Amino acid sequence: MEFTKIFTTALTLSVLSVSPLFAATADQNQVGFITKSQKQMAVVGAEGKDIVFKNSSGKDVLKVTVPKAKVWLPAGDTAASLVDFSEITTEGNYQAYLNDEPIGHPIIIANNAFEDVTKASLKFFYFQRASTALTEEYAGIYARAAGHPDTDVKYHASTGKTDTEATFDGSKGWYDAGDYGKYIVNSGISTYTLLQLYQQNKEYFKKFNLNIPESKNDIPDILDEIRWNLDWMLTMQDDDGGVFHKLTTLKFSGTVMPEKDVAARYAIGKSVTASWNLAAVAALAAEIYSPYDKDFAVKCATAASKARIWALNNEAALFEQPAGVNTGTYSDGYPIDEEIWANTELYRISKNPVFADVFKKYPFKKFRWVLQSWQYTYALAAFTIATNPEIFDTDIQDSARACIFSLADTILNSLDNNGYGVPLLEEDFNWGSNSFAANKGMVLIHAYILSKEEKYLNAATAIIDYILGRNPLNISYLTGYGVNSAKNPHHRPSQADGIDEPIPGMLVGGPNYSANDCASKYVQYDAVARSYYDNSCSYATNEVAINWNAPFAYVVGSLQAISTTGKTYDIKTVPDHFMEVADGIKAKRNLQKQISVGSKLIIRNGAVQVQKTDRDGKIQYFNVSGKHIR
Ligand code: 9MR
Repeated sequence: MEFTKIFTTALTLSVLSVSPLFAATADQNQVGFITKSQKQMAVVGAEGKDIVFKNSSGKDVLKVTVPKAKVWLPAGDTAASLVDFSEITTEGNYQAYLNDEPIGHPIIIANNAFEDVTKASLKFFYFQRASTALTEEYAGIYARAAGHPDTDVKYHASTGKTDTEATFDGSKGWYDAGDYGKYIVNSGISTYTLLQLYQQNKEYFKKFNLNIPESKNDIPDILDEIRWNLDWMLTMQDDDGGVFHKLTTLKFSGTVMPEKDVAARYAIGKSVTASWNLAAVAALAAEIYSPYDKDFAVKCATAASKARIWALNNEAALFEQPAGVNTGTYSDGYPIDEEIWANTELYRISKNPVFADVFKKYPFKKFRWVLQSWQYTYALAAFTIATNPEIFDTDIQDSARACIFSLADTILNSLDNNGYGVPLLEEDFNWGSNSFAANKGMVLIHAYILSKEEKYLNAATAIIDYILGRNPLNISYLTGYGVNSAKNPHHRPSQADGIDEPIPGMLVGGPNYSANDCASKYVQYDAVARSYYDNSCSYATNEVAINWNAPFAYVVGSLQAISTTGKTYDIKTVPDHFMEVADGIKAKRNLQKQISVGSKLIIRNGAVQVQKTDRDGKIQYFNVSGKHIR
C-alpha cells in the first residue's frame, strides 16, 4: 500500500516536471513596447526563478527574478507574477528565457512601437465608410464596392414626419459596428474621442498619413476621416433643430457585403440624446475645423446651437424602439449628462454665459462621476473643462479635475495585488469590455496631462498591453496585430468578403460575462476575462464598433505622440478661434450677424483677452466678459 502511494506520488511529480501542461507561460503585449515606456509581462508558474532577456545577438541584457505570484480576479485562480523589464531601453528585438528555454513571444522595443497600431486603428474608420467605394489604392485587398448611398432616406413614422413619400440625403458617415446602421448617440462619443486625440496632439497628427482619398489635401488626415462622419451627422438634423436618433434598415441585414444590403433605410426616432450628442460634437468640430473651412465651422456652430434649443424644449423625447424595428437601440433614459456635455462644449468655444447656466442647473458636486461610454458622457465634459482652465470658472474646473482624479485613482488602486498588472476589475467585463479598458486608458491619459505623474501613463500603457496580449487568453484583441490575434470578428464585410484575414486594426468587444449568444458556453463567472469566443457568431464578445476603436486609437495615439514629441497637451492652450455662438433663437433670426469667426482668444498683459479685428483692420481687445479694454 505504502509503496504504491510513494510510487504514484513520485510518478506524478516526474510527470509534472516534464508535462508541458505545467510549463511556465508568459502573457505579454505581442505588438511592441515604446522604448521609453514601462515594459512588463505576466508570468505563470515561475515564481522565484530567473528570467533572462536576450537581445537579437543572443547576448544577455537583463536578468529578473520572478516575484511572488498574485491572483488577478478576472483571470480566475491562475496566479501570475508581474515581471518588469523596463530597464531595457535600447531599441531592438529581444526574447525572454526561463531555464534556457524561450518563454513568451518575441519582444519588440521601438521608439515608434505604437505607430502602426495607431494608424491601423484610425484606418478602421475609413473601412467603415458608408456611401462610397473603397478603392485598391487605399483599401488594398479589402477594396469593395460602394454600399448604402443613403441619398433617399425615408422618414420612419417615429420621427414624427407624416409625409411617407418624403426622403432626405443622409449619406456618408461610418457604419457603427459589425452591422450597417448609423447611430447618432454612438457617433457622438466616438467622434469626440477622435477629435480630442487630434486636438491634444496636433503636432503629431499634422503630417500623420492614413492613406485615404483626401490624403493629398492640406488638412490633417485624421480630420478628413472624422469629417466623413460629421457630414453625415449634420444631415440627421431636422429643420426644427431636433436630431434623428438613427439611420438604419428596419431589421439587421444578413451577412452580406455593403452593396448587397439594399433594404430601405430610414431615419428612426428623434431624440433628446441624439440632439445633445450632435450639439456637443458639432460645437467642438466648429472650433477644430475653423482654421481649415470657415463655412463648415459656422455650419457646425449653428447646428449645435439649434440642436441645443430643441433638446431644451424636448427634454422628455427619449428614444424608444418602435414596433417592427430591431436594429441597435442606444436608448438612454437619463439625458442630463449629455446636456452638461453639450453645453460645456458650446461654452468652451463661445464663452456665452447662456451655456454656463447648465452648471447652475445641475451643480457639479451632485454629478455621478462614472467612466465615459455612449451612455454616460459626464467624463467627456470633465475632460473638456479640466483641459481648458482659461475658459471655465475655478469651481467648475475643480469639480472636473476631481472627477478625473477620482476615476483615475480608483483605476490605479485596482493594480494593488494584481498579478497581471492590468487595472481592470471583474465588473469591467461586460459587453464591449475592451472599450471599458480603453476608456479607462483615456481617463488615465487625462490624469497624466493634468499632473504629469508617470504612474498614470504607466497604467495607460498597461491597458494597451492587456489589449495586445497580456491577458489570460494570450490573445491580441486587435485584428491583424500580434502573434495570436482575433481572427473571426463579428463584422459583416470581414465575414462576407471571402478573404481569410479580417480587416486589420479592428478592436473586438472582448470577454463578456453576460454573453448570451454562441459565446455563452465560454462564460466563466469565476474567470470573467476568459469569457470570450473568437467566432463571428458572437456579437456579444467579438463584434467591432466605432466607440471601441476610438478610445483605443486615442490611447495608443496619445502614448505614441507623447513619446515622439516629448510633449503633452498644454492645458493653457485656448481655442484657436473663439466663436460667438448665438443661443439658437437669436441665431435663427440673424445667423450671419450672430456667428462671427474672426475673434481670437489671446494672453495679453498676463490675462486672457479677446482680440477682434474690425473691418478697417483695427485691432481691439475685450476681456472675456466682453468689456472693452483700452
Ligand atoms: O455597445 C452596445 C452595448 O452597450 C449594449 O449592451 C448592446 C446591446 O444593446 O449594444 C451595443 O451596441 C450595438 C448596437 O446596439 C448596434 N450596433 C452594434 C453595437 C455593438 O455591439
